[in-house]
Amino acid sequence: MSDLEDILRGVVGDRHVLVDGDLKAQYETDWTRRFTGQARCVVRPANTAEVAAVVRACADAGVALTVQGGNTGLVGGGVPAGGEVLLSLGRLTSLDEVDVLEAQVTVGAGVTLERLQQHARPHGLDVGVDLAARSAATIGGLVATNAGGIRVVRYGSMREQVTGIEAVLADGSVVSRLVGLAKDNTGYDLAQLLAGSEGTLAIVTKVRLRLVPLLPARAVALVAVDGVPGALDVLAAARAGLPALAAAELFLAEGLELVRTHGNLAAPFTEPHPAYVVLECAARTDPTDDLLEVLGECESVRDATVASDVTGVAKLWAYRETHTEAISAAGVPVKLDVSVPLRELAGLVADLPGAVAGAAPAARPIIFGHLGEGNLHVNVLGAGDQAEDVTDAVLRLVASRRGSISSEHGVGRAKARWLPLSRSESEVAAMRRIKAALDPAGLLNPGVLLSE
Ligand code: 2HG
Ligand code: ZN
Repeated sequence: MSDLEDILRGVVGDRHVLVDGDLKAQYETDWTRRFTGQARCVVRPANTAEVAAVVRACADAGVALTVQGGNTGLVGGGVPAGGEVLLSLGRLTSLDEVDVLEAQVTVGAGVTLERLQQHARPHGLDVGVDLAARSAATIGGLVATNAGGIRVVRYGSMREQVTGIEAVLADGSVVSRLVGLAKDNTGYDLAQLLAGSEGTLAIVTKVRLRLVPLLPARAVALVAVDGVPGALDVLAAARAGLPALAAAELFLAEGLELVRTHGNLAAPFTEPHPAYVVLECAARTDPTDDLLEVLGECESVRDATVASDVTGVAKLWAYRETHTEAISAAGVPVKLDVSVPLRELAGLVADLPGAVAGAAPAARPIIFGHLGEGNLHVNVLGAGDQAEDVTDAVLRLVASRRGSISSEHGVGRAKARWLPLSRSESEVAAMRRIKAALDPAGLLNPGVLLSE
């Protein structure tokens, strides 16, 4: 055992190979506390060359690796199954100057999303992806999982932001294409292949990202509706009438109760309503009037409150963005992240409580998510020993409505068993052939995405 650790110490320095149980612990359990596994050791390289040397050493020793960014993942994709070397990319924090002409920037995998936002904004540019875990989630992890978040309705997911990538392959070789050409048709797009591959094909060490204009004027509306059909009416009206639309999110009455109790938040309206939509418009000049006009014309709006000052905007967003932490404070949930075509969304929400109760009568589903993409976060509290049954019931329901069993969080370890519900036999076989070609010994994130 010590031979490999000695080699790794030689690569990254003694301080960055952790073998002590207490020191390893924070890397071995995921954010949800549901997924945990012991790493043989934790290694913290500082740059691409060190990552490559670590991978070569592990490949020579035949020891598998688990790759971890900010450890904010929700599907157990970044924690070991047991016995792997855990490669933490948190020290890869290089941050190149913002290229204002190309509107691009090159960053190390370990840079947090929030740090990158702070880096880009003084140049009048911004990152196209934003999400609640911004202070800890890292760019490498966001790319590796093709993270989504609250701006997908406007700018797409993480893969849409990627113009180049540097990565270490399973044999320790490095592929690097960071020039960020706006047009480049020279064969297979490796950057796009690696985006969303969940660390199973290569280890992303650097990324070149497209930036978007910084839109300082924001208007946010919290809209009360009678249910999901009403929420979809609001979405359709916003899509057609608001070119500045930057977010369209959904939560339900139960979720509001939970976040209000957890965060001691005031009721947004005098009356409770079955469902709520958060709409955000972002522009160079104040988009409030347009937002009010569209809401005024939409018959499904039962009540609405609008803010455009920083404090008011943050207050309205808190009802949506604190769902995850409020749920986590209430217990360890079963986290499901699904999407269906928008026409199926109301039916799915109507059927979900029955499906959950059928699998675990005492369980309580909290449903919220990204309305624009038909992406629901189904968090189930109190499932106890029935976590697998609940997962099975919900994911089958989603598949029956032509949906995806993982909309934005990835498959990880949590959903690997259910991948065939969303992808055909021939698709999974093709994925396995790609995996076998790039990682023939199965060293990178074994058990993640493709079950063993
Ligand atoms: C969000 O949209 C995140 O807030 C987390 O994707 C979702 O906690 C969840 O299930
Ligand atoms: Zn989400």
